[in-house]
Amino acid sequence: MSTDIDTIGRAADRLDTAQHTATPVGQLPEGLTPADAYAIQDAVIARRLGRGERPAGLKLGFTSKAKMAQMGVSEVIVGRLTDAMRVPGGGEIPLDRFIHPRVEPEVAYRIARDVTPDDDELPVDAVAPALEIIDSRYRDFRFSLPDVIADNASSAAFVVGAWRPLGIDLGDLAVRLTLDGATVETGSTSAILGHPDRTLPALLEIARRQGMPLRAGHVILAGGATAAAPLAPGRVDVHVTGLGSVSATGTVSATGTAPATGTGR
Ligand code: OOG
Ligand code: MG
Repeated sequence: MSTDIDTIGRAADRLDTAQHTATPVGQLPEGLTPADAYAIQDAVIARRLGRGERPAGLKLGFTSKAKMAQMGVSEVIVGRLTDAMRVPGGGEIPLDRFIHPRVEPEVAYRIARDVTPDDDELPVDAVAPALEIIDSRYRDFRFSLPDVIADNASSAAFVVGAWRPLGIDLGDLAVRLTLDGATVETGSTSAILGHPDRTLPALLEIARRQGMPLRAGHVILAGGATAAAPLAPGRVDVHVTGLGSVSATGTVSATGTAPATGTGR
């Protein structure tokens, strides 16, 4: 099927409105290809950039079996991060901006310099523990592969801990996710494609194919090492042995109510 520009624009408007009004929507029509879905993602990002947001990096999705099994999707996907999604370490995550937020323990890489078409490897110069907030714009967190690509891989917010220079082998580090001090997920960075470093060539290939820019200082999120956990008000911590910790606090405004955590997978 060939998807015309109006269909892409309408889908992008629907997802964009769902995101900034924190109102869930139904899935997209069946028959979209991954290429159509990335075109919708482009259009969603163009709307955000049009409102003054700036690119801050890229994230990979479904790089671990835990995530693939949780969501029923088994292909690596990429989404865009913007500066509006960034929360400083120890900062607040305003939960009423989201529909049914979930949190994932991740590791991050930093891009050392602008990537050019001649680069056959991603130039990275630092690594850090990270946490990602995902928030599908689809009702009940249910989606197909094209749906989730179009929805910018459920990107909502991210927090990066202190950067460390390269040299730490990220291949098999213990990962722990806690909510208000209680452990909710544990795992290993080895869950991420066997070794998080393997996400970098996978990312470069998809970013090239889709024309996604990679600039000095951009953040790369390698993907959740465990299943995602519903994010409720309170403190969330990610600890990666040998790499460090990062935390943030989910908050609700005085007039807002905590979002439902959803019943999806
Ligand atoms: C899609 C985002 C997946 C990851 O780390 O695998 C992702 C989703 O699960 O809604 O961020
Ligand atoms: Mg993630």
